[in-house]
Amino acid sequence: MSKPIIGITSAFVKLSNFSEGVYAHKDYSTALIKAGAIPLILPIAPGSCADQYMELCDGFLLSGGCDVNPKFFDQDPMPGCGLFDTERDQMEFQLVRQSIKKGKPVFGICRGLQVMNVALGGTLIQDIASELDHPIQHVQKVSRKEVSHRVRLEKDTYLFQILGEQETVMVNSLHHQSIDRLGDGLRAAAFSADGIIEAVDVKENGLIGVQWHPESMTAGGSDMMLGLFKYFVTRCKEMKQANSEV
Ligand SMILES: [Mn+2]
Repeated sequence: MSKPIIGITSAFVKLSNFSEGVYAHKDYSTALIKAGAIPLILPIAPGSCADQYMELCDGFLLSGGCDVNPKFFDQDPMPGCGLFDTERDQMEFQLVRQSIKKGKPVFGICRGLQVMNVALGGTLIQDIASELDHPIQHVQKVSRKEVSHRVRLEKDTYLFQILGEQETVMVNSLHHQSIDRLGDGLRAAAFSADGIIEAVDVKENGLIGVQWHPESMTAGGSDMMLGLFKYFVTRCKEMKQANSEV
């Protein structure tokens, strides 16, 4: 069977007045290639273009990036809320909701996990450091390939199995927002010591999301985190096969 095509969502970046472009950190494609998939970077384009992305791709990796516009979970921006991109939010919500309908897996990473949660009716903590009483450091100061805090895995989850049935694993952390109330059908699969939801996992519809950056740990040589991408790529193949038999 040919390799599955995974759409990676992207950001719009402006490098200078003469250089504006479509951006997704190289570690996402590196990790997907290592796991046996064909990565395809998708420019932000909600509506009919994103409908075609649905046809084109066997699964989607929602990448990290800016904050989610809090209007999408019925809140005003708090003082600690950062920049957001409403068009990107809309396109990624569309991809999450249509993927569930069409039986295509979605892997949310960092912002991608938050997007997945809001797309399914959940809410976010807009700024962990100012909204929690006793937060740990979730915006690490070391390089993104290095790990900085522990997460405790829920034992009855697929994530627990994928990561080698360890109760706690060390992860990197580059986020200041996180899930507050869980979206419909999502279940928490991992927590940090301050109670932040660090992962969700729903095998039935192929949704998996982590708050850390496994792509950069994979690029840094972590076989455990490469296992997450292999799991996702395998789900993409399985669900493609199942859809073709319908
Ligand atoms: Mn964290």
